[in-house]
Amino acid sequence: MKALKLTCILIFFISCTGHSLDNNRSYQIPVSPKESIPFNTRLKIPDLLENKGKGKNNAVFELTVKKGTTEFFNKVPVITYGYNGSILGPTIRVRRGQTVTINVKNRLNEYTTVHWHGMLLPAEMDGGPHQPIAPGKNWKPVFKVNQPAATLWYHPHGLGTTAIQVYKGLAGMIILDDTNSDKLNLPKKYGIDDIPLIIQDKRFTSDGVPLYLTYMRDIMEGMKGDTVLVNGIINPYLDIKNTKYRFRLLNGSNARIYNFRLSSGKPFYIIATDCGLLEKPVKMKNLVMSPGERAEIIIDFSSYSKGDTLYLKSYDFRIIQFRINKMKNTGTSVPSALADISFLKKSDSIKNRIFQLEGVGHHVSINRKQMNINRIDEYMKINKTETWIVSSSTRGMMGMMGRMHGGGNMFHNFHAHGVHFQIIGRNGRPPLPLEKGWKDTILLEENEEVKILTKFLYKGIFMYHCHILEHEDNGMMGQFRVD
Ligand SMILES: [Cu+2]
Repeated sequence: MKALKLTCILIFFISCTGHSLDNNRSYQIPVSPKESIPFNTRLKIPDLLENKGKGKNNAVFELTVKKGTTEFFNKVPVITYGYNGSILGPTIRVRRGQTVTINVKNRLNEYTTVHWHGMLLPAEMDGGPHQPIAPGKNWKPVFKVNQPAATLWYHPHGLGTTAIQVYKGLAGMIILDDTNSDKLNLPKKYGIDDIPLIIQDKRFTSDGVPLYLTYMRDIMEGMKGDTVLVNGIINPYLDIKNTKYRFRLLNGSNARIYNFRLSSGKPFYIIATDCGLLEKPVKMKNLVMSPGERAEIIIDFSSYSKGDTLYLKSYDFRIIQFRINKMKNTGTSVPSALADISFLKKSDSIKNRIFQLEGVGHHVSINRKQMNINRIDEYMKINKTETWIVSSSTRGMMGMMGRMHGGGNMFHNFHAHGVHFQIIGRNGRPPLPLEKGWKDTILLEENEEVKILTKFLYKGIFMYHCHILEHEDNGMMGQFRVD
């Protein structure tokens, strides 16, 4: 048994270190443990990372990237990566106006980077492919937070190694507060009624070992597992009171799109998207999120009774079980006004710029080019506003091949570093209420075209890319320089 476990660990490690497809591993029979594992593990809440800074305008954090072991199920220890622990990372909480210093130590035996996804900062602090941290070395980014309250995240962003390092466990949440979010009557007790949910998927063998890139489809569409994990836990539950809760949703998956809804069919309120609060809550019965996107939602449990259970679902997946076990119905209104958003003006736009996303598998491209770190693709001017026309096309051979390999919902998404943007149109229609907040990542379904306005606030070289991580690693990325 011991030998078998060791073999399994090695299989995971081998399958994770190569990018080549090996369809001959017939002994790696994937199973879906999702239905056989009961919802009896309590949701783990990532620790809040201790701020060692002096004075309220300084925040100093210690983050060590390291290897550890995690038991996903069947008590099989598996090698995983984590920040300050064996998998995922602590939540970093910062405030607008703070100067943030993060002492990052890479204690892996390989290069990594730490990218602050959604944070506006100078390019050399971004943690993209230009800031690699060698094994055993440290990196100390310092930046001032100057953007509205939001839910952001951090994850590796090495050239060609992002997907595998995220799949192995590297991801963590960032919560950004400001004076506006302080005063709103919203749930804000971290881990009590303000709950981080990092949602990811994996594929496992029957022995509980994660598999990576085992099918042609994984290469074409990106790695999608059949088992969803929340904060690293399969089928977790959360004890709650029948009042309102805030959930900070992060789609930290490599490639899976979720369509979240409640098993009761009741609506919830979306209060924030990627880069901050919406102007007002949007009442919805479902919410679609592509990889890299975040949202904050309020679920009002006041109409449920003690002993009721319900689930957050996505399609057929039950993701987390909510157990109502205490009565505390204290009136659960959601503020009707959340934030003032200063919208960019179309009349200030000095240029239309086109980003055309195409292809599947190894043939992915943006504007018919693949990532080259020695080439700058686009040049921008500081403090200027531009209109970007981002489109996703699956015309031609590659689209057809994608569909032949089980596609049919071929999609990409688009994320840019160093900027936030506002959607001004999708397929010729105006943005939906849900699309009106600041964004840094947008979903593009097949043959969609999204128009966005953006403004460059920081100088340097930044990335734009598809956030389906296997697409990104296969070259679906470009660089822009702001001068
Ligand atoms: Cu893509």
